[in-house]
Amino acid sequence: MTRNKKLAAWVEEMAALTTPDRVYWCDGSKEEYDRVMKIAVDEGVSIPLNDKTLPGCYHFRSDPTDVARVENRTYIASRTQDEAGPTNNWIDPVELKKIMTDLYRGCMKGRVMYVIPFSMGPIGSPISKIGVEITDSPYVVTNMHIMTRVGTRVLEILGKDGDFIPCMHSVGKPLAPGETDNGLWPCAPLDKKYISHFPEEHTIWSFGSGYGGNALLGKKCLALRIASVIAREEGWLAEHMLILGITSPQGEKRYIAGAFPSACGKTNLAMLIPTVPGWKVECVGDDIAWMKFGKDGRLYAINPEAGFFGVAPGTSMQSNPNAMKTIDRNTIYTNVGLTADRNVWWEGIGYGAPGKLVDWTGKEWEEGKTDKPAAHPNARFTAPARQCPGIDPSWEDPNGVPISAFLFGGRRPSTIPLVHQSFSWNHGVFLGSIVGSEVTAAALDLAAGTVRRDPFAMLPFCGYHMGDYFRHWIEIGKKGSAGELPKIFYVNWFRKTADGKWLWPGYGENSRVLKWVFERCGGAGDAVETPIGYMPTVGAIDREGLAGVSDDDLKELLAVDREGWKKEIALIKEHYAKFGSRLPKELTDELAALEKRLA
Ligand code: GTP
Ligand code: SPV
Ligand code: MN
Repeated sequence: MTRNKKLAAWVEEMAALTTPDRVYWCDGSKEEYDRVMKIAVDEGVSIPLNDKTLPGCYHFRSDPTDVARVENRTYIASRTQDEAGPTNNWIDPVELKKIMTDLYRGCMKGRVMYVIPFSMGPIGSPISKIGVEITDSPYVVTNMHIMTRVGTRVLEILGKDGDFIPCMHSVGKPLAPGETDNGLWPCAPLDKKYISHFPEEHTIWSFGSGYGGNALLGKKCLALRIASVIAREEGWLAEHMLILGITSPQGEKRYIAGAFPSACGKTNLAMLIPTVPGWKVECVGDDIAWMKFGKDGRLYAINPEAGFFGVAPGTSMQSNPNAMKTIDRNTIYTNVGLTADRNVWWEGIGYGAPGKLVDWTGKEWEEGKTDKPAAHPNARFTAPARQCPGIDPSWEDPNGVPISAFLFGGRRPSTIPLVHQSFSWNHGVFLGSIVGSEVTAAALDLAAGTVRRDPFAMLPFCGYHMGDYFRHWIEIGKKGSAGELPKIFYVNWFRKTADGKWLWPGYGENSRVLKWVFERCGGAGDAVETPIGYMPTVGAIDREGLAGVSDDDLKELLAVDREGWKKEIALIKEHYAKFGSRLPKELTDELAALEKRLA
């Protein structure tokens, strides 16, 4: 229970609307986690994994229609459609609340309403924010325990009059008397799902999905869509960025933040183990960064999350040993394959499937006997950040860590080189604004394989007009003192050869690019000025101990593909046209200057 009047009234109102069997206030304890998980196990929706090999781990299979974020059911319900902008779905907030109130009416019948007070960011940090999620899903409760800081201390800080962000959630599947989930993941059909944001009220309403960013409302809904709105009001940045610390052999340390679209390598880069001798990388966060200016004029970042909700397929001891060592205990696995001895398996785990499995749909599965994967491509693990062997000692510093560089990137098989650096802040904002990527499986409703523009990797996560968001980035550049602003780079680990092979090995080898970025931040690192930005000379990328990337490969990776860029410019113009008069003139100027340099 709470002394906070706004919170007490809201919980009472939502309980009256949704009519759960009872209301339960979460305290965030381990005992509570175990108890709520047992409910999911007893209902048959969760399976305890092998406690010798995966102690404290559980396995969930979601409904096949509820496996990723649903972007076409995600709404920014600002007062006017213009404020939501051309890249967001919009419904009039009054109308949307009416639709959803009807859906919420009685939707928790037969279920428990859990009230989850949580902090995004270390409890009490000046950059942190408090949210309260109401949910009828034990899966959400246990995942929120890992992904955020849940509990009674949050209520204490909230006190009588403190403010919080209300996050309303229901799976949208009431139970008849005596009915249980009986092994089936509860959710509503697609046309009843709504992931809604009311930016003026700083409020979130989600209905019908139990999965990931649709349901764990602290993550994309609060920490990005609502936080981006607050950040603009208050003059800071809420970004879809990993944060890492990199230390040179001389013991000098810098922090780098990077925005890549969903399933484009943030978790992998954040946990990277450098292949360049003597260098060290440590992880602050793998998905979201909140950044404010410090008194010294530098941008300081915190990771608002407390856990990793990471893509399982492709994660192996080879590609990401830090992740593998993070997820060997106290981890929730969703939509991965299950082995006969209650271990997990997925495509790209680094070894063959041990015998017959149960696939993510619950069917028997045998390697080589079917084209279908055992794990869903967006299968995920939920694991506590503190378990990561490479976690940065400052990852919970309430003041955040000072950022020296921003990276932007995406999956681009051609045109975009391995790395280039912007000439200036505004040129860097231009690079962020043109981020594009081949579509991945992280969103349900997009055709995988096509390139889509995903500016700042924020296309599905910006809570207001994207043109105004670009403007906000330009303004941040004016607020910071020039010498202290992060340097901006564009990277691309995903170049392919004509026959479809990776031109760059990626993963740990990306440390070779990070090393150059680190050097550039200190005024070193050999670079040439090209029409698209500063680029390393072939000799400036350390290839000691790197087999398989020849001089010619590296030349191709670092070439300026003038013809490709000219095509790119045509696409950027199309992309920019969407933003109309809200597109900052600074960006059209950057585009014109690029076009001129390429001519
Ligand atoms: P979200 O959690 O959706 O925001 O994704 P993310 O950006 O954290 O992506 P993640 O690190 O989970 O990587 C997604 C996929 O990209 C996985 O299948 C990885 O194996 C693959 N990947 C990551 N880094 C690299 C790389 O450097 N090269 C190549 N070729 N693939 C990579
Ligand atoms: C993403 O899609 O960028 C994710 C996964 O990090 S989810 O939390 O589902 O949004
Ligand atoms: Mn993400």
